[in-house]
Amino acid sequence: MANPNKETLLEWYRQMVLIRLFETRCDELYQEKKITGVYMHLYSGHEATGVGALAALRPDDNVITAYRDHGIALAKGVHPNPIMAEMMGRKDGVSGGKGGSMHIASKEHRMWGGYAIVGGHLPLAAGIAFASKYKDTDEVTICFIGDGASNNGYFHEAVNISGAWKLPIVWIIENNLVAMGTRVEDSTAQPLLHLRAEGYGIKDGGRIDGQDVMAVHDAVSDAVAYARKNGPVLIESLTYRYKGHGVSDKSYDKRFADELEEWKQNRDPITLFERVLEGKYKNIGPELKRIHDACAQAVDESVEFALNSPEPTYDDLIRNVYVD
Ligand SMILES: Cc1ncc(C[n+]2csc(CCOP(=O)(O)OP(=O)(O)O)c2C)c(N)n1
Repeated sequence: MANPNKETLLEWYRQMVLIRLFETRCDELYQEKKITGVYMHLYSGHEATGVGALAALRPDDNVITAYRDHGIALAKGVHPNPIMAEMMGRKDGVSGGKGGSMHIASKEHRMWGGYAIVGGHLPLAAGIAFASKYKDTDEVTICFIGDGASNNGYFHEAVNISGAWKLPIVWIIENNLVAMGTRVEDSTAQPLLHLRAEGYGIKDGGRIDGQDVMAVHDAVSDAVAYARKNGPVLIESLTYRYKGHGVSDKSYDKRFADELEEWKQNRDPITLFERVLEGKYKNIGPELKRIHDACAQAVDESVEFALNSPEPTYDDLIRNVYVD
């Protein structure tokens, strides 16, 4: 079991708080119509899974996820400024303002997106892991998967080939219990999703508490070490999302009100981690507050940066488009 030092634990805390504040601000900016579009999927509630998992990677390792991607990009070290600019469709955004919320990517950080098609990124993840193996590197890829996406055919194709070719990949199912509005037990014959590993002949990394950043880090560190040498691992991380599926989902808060309240009160990943830190280090409160304030300032700065960034020109918009 890893024994991270104080500096490392505070860095995880910083990342989790930054994600929460960034997402909360995005929600407000959407209401103010400064972020536009039909879609925006927030990561609030999942922070410990993203942060704990990515802390197990080296900078040259890869990550890919679906549309709930802002938090993953922040955890992989992408600066909040170009992420916020992308949210607002501005030229200085990570994708030049052409991708928006669902397409946050950074080649430099080996954060490969941000995909809108449910499960569509899984074959890409297998391809990235195949490239690492083919080029004889020892890089690992983490691929985050929704519980709903795990019922998609892409899941079968990609996880199967990863097993057959022993690709260096850790598949992490973020089981937040609901896909849009459909509960796992209503759509899935075997609701213990990690057990699927057996069917593909790959290592079962088990079901972990996705609200406990230390537990996530421990489990994913073991999985990454295994994947680097031997091949794929499948982990199921049990978590919960605080907001509707996306901004256009208006009924989630009401439909799942009791459950939502229960997770917020008793299973919030940031509050749980604060308790751990307070138990471990005497009088850590002021230090946590300083971190919180610095994150709030970083989010303010990202909004300022985005608002000051120009919109893409016509030439920008047609650049990188295949057909003139
Ligand atoms: C192939 C495809 N089918 C349907 C949709 C519409 N859709 C978007 S997200 C989603 C639910 C996915 O849920 P899950 O994988 O559990 O991820 P979560 O949103 O809970 O993070 C659906 C059905 C889509 N984008 N792509």
